[in-house]
Amino acid sequence: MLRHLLQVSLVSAVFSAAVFAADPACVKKVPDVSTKLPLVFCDDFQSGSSENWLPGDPKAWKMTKLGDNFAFDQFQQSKVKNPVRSPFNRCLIKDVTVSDFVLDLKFQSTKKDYGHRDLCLFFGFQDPSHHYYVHFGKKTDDHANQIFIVDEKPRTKISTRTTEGTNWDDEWHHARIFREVKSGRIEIYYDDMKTPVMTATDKTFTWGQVGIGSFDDTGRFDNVYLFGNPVNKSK
Ligand SMILES: [Ca+2]
Repeated sequence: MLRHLLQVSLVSAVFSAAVFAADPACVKKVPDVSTKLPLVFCDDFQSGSSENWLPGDPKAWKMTKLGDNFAFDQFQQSKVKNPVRSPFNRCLIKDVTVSDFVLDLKFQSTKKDYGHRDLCLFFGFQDPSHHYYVHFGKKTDDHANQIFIVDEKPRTKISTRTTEGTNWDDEWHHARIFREVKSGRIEIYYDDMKTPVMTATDKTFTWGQVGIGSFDDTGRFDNVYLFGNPVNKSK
């Protein structure tokens, strides 16, 4: 099935044609995320294919069918060597680089409950030594349930606000990231889309790829929607 559609939009006309990497089915059920940014990518995995994704270790990821629903499943640990201390399980959206963006998705932790039970979302990803991520951790400390920057040294907390922890259970949850490059604003939402659970302000990385995963746990992902300003960067 042809899953990459070409769409010329007014915003992206300067690039002649922006890649609108999307499953046609997911375009019909776009969530209202209150943004003027164009939809640049979506995937509900109902094709059963992960061809739009770039996992650090393909053996750690698979399609899982739950009833009639397909989800993308990071079911075991990735065997990767990170240059500095940072999450091990990472899977990026392929061929899409953005500056400002809103990412909206559903995720489910499949790890047995413990203090650092986590899932992570990645953004501003330029390479394994240069990116941001948000760690949704069960219990907050300086290395858990925070927004982090990875900038040629072990991850460093940049969140200026967080909660006591992410209340993981075995259910699906809703997450959203809001990123505005000019102001440096980063807002993280979890289930309640009105009040952010974590915030940060940082202007180090003004563009990058976006991704899903966990530090060292397991989880499933579905209904991924990325709205954003696409940028042409080759790394
Ligand atoms: Ca699905």
